[in-house]
Amino acid sequence: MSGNDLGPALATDDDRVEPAAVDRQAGFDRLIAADERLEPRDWMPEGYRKTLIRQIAQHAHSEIIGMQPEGNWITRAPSLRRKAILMAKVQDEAGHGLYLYSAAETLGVDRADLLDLLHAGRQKYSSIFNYPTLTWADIGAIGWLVDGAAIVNQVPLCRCSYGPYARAMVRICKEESFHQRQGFEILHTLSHGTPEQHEMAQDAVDRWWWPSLMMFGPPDEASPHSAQSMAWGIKKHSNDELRQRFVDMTLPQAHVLGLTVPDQDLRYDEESGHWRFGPIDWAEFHAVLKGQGPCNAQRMEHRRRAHDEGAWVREAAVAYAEKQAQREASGAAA
Ligand code: FAQ
Repeated sequence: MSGNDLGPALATDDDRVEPAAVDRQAGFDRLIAADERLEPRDWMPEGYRKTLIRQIAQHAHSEIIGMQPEGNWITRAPSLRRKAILMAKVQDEAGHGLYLYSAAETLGVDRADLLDLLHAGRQKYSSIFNYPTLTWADIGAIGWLVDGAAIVNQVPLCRCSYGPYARAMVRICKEESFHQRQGFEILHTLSHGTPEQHEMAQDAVDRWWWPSLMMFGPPDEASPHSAQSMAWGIKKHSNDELRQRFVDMTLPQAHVLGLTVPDQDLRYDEESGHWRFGPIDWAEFHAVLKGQGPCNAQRMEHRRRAHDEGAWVREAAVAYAEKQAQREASGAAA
């Protein structure tokens, strides 16, 4: 597919003849219908481009804000081995943020602008990272439940219609699988340890269970973006489908852990083969989205401060890149 309608930030191909608008739309529709990938230089409707920027930016912001609740435990991890693993995991989240900002930049936006929007409260990040990590068991619960939910949500995104996002997700999902297992292993160790350790693991699961279900977004009938995103092949499944998939996958694992989830309505439906769960407190979800979660203010304050304190690193990187470019140019001229 040819053409470029993404503005001056992306290069144009002078050799190509801009097809008529109707042809461009038909070409785009054909690609989506054939479940093929769009690439940055392909023409795309403005709504598609904006939806991708919104989702990818929110996803990138979630990864970097998501470093905070776990980073909180690096100095207090119970052994050198646990500390090394946790540091590696938090570094992975930073890497995921970087792949995702890069994917967003292929759509003609600048990551500095996306960060400004986050800092101004004009772009979101996942609700889940507004809850506190009170004990070491929370690190296990984040790995098992939060990374577990992230995998269920993100594996289908590896097949999404936009190539750079799909490819970033392949690598991210591989790393998230490892994260999920390390969380499971922490909880397994605690759950089979002393009665106090078991209680700590259960308490963490009790606190993280419902917020993890909220990660999948509002119920389908209250999800304004789902229908269009699914028609465009960005989302492959609805929020409720993925939430159900997560519950079905996770409950047998809870059994192996020897832990329960805090839902009195939970029951296995033999006929459908699904676990049926109780009502989600959507008022809590909306309050968190409005900034009223237990840690929203703290997370944003920390993020803005880290950004300001890191200004010298960005300046140094730009100065270094400029110096390298100058050297290369003078080397080429010599
Ligand atoms: N939190 O119409 P929908 C991770 C917003 S990464 C906050 O259903 P959509 C890794 C939504 O943006 C976790 N806001 O929207 C990790 C929209 O607001 P807007 C992040 C939410 O986009 C692990 C409005 O509600 N993952 O965990 C949430 O079709 C451990 C209406 O919703 C991704 O971002 C929420 N939970 O579906 C890191 C995955 N849910 O923009 C560290 C990619 C909904 O109109 C440690 N994203 N909203 O103002 C997606 O799959 C989708 O964007 C959904 C939402 C499913 C999140």
